[in-house]
Amino acid sequence: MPRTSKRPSKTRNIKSDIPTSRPVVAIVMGSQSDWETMRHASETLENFGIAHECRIISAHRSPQLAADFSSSAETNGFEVIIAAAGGAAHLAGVFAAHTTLPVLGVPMKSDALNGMDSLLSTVQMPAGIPVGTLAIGKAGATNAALFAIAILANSRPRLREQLWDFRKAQDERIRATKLP
Ligand code: RP5
Repeated sequence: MPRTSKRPSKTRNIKSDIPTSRPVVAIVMGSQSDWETMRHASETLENFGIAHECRIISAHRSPQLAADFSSSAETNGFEVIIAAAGGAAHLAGVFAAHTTLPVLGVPMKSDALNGMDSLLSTVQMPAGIPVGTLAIGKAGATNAALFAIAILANSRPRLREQLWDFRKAQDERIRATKLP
C-alpha cells in the first residue's frame, strides 16, 4: 500500500460513468492487520470498476498523516471515504472532523472484545460530526463499498443501473437456491 485500482466493471458490459483515471473513494485503515477484512471493500469497488485508493493511516500512530490526508481528500478528488479501525477506533471520527465528505466507518473485529469496542467507538459520534457506521468485519467492509457506490450513483445513472443489476443477480441467486 498505497494501492490503487482502476479495473473496469465486471457487473455489466456497459461503460461506467465513473472516472477511471483518478480514485474517487479512499479506503483507509488503522493497520495492515485490517487489510484481510478491508480487501472485501476494495474487491467490491473493483467489481463495479470504481477507481479507489487503499492506505494504512492510523489516528493514533500517525495522527498528522490522518489530519493531512483527510483535510486534502476533497481537493484530491475523493468523493467518499471508508475508514476502518479496531479497538479504540477513532479513525473514522478523526477523518470526519477534517472533511465534509461522507465518511463510512467499518469497525474491525478485535481480539479483546470481538469488535464491540471498535463498533461503539466508531458509531457513537457526538452530534455535529457524523460517521455512517456499518457492521463489524467483512459484512461491514462489503456494505461500506456498496454504500459508497450508492452515494456515487446519485449523480451517475449508469452506475445506478449497475447497482440495480447487482441487486437483481443477488435476488436471482436466492430464488434459485434449493435446500438439499
Ligand atoms: C487499530 O488497532 C487498527 O485499526 C487495528 O484494527 C488495531 C490493531 O492494530 P495492530 O496492533 O494489529 O497493528 O489501530
